[in-house]
Amino acid sequence: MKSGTILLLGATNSGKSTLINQIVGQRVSMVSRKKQSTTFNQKAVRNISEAEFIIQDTPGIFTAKTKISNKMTNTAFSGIDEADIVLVVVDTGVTKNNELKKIITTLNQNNSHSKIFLVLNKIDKVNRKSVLEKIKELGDMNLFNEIFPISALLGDGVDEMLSIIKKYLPKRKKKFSSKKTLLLKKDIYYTEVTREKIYDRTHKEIPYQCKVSTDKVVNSKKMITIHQTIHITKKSHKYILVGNKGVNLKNIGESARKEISKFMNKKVNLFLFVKLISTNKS
Ligand SMILES: Nc1nc2c(ncn2[C@@H]2O[C@H](COP(=O)(O)OP(=O)(O)OP(=O)(O)O)[C@@H](O)[C@H]2O)c(=O)[nH]1
Ligand SMILES: [Mg+2]
Repeated sequence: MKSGTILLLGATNSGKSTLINQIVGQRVSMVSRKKQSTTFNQKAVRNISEAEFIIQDTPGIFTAKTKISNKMTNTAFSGIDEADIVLVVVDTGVTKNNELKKIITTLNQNNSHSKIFLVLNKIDKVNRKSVLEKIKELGDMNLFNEIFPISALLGDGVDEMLSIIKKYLPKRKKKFSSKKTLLLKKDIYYTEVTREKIYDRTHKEIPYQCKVSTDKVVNSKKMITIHQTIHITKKSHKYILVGNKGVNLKNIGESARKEISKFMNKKVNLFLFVKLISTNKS
């Protein structure tokens, strides 16, 4: 039996969460066109014949020095210690590589034991020539033991990548039950699904400034009832979030409910409350 932890590191929007979802075959991590969507290190498991892949998604690495970016970058890098393999995920179509430099410097300073591989993601968006150029450019760094051109979105190259990674996994006993995919408390998962739907349906600073909490979950044989609060800091945000005649909030709740229901394979009742947590009237 083989088992190992695989850490996904990369700039924001490079496709790490799309990749973890593609690998485990379920939507365990939220994906968004917007930046900074993943905020904590999320783990999921995939078993493939006698091998256990423990995948860890992380927040995107930022070079901008704001408090929140620093915190998220530190969270991402904190996963290095327990990783057997680090997959550095790069958007092949992006030429600016500041985040990649930061990742490489940090890996050079902090990594003593993990194997480091490069994932050239989103190859469906670029031509073959650009992929080959990128392989050459980044391969010349001599840092990566393997380079995988893939499309996390379409799944191209992902199985081939896993079969090569498998060779590098240490011989170890399994850590988790084969039935398990999501290594996360259910409440956090419910919160994340709703947060993703808010990201989909609001703009500018709103998705970043509202927080979701899962306050109560009642699990019966036939149904899961979930009570959540969306905490906001500005009254004006409430109008946008709730929308005309409550339509926006209704859509957010409806789509979160459907996704949770599909994942849990059970009927779900979801109650969303919006709470203003500041008197700021802007
Ligand atoms: N065309 C294409 N789009 C992709 C691919 N992988 C991811 N995307 C898109 O890129 C955007 C960002 O994807 P995420 O998976 O949220 O990126 P991330 O690296 O997790 O981002 P953060 O959590 O902010 O660090 C989404 O709109 C995805 O649909 C791919 O292989 N091809
Ligand atoms: Mg992400």
